Amino acid sequence: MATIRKLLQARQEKVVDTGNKVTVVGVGQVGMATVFSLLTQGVTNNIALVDMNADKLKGEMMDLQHGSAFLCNANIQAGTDYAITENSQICVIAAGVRQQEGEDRRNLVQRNVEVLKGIVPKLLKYSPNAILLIASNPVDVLTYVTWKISGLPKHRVIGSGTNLDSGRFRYLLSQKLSIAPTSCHAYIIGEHGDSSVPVWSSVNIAGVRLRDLNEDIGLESDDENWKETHAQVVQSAYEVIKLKGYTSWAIGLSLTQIIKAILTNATSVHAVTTCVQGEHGITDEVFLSLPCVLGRNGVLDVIRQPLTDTERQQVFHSATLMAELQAKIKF
Ligand code: 6V0
Repeated sequence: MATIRKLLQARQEKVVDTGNKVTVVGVGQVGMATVFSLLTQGVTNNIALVDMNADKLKGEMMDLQHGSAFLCNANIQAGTDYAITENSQICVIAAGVRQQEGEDRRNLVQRNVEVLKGIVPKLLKYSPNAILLIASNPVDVLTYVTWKISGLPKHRVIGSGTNLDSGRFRYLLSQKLSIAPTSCHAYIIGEHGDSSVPVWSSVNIAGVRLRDLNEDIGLESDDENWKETHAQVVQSAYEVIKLKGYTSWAIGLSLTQIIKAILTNATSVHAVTTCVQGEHGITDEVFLSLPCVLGRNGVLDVIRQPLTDTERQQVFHSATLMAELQAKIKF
């Protein structure tokens, strides 16, 4: 166009692929909360969105593109054709059915297995080197299913796991202690959800273990009733779903933290779903959360936390439940 030719003296081709492309499949509440925090935190400016609902997809894409003036050179594509996801570094799967009020996450399993069977091969066709990050529930079992369907090495298939539960735990501890959540060092491991395990034995502030101050902390015998904090974490999603119909912001921020750790090769530690066979005496090939070192290749290491006998038994119980659920899956 003549006006553009008069304005611009072209010197170089513009870079299109900035090397940090993230695909999000499922532009529902979880997918869009993730995309919004990725863009506003500047974790990536290169996003592809896929969903089977073409109108919603186009609406979300346009709404985000109209915000481009407030972002940093955002490149947002959307389509029902997976070709737009080509060359993604990370593919987030947040598609499928979600819990209704009072519904257990595990109840969603077979319906979301069918969804994954349609999604995973298409993602890998266009991004064979990507890391797959699963958010759809029940997230631990679906991470196992994604690993099975994909044929990828275990370190490249990660579930959002108990990073969110750990965040909720830290928030509730921060409220009790009047200390920032980022300074409350605490992990929840095991299953994302009902059988999750709070590692009370290692909860600490600046290296001061709360268990050294109260040897019963988190146990039935604790007269300060700290175990209620974990009960609140387990109830969190049910409560939010009852109040607003779904959960979105906290899981979006949690996924963003995981994606940032991978893209920046941060080697930071996060409780995410990975294969836990061989850890804490678990012999089944099950996927659950343990603290993992995350970097550009996905899960780089699993941290070997010393657990008390009670904590180990609880993780073992989670693993048994997962093995039973996995055995019932029809591929
Ligand atoms: P939502 O708002 O109903 O969005 C789901 C989206 O998936 C919709 O836009 C659908 O059109 C799309 N979809 C469904 N099937 C397909 C398919 N085959 N291909 C492409 N797109 C498809 O659900 P919401 O965003 O609330 O939840 C998504 C999933 O995340 C559910 O399984 C939730 O249970 C799960 N969550 C996981 C959390 C975690 O901590 N891991 C937290 C909250 C929700």
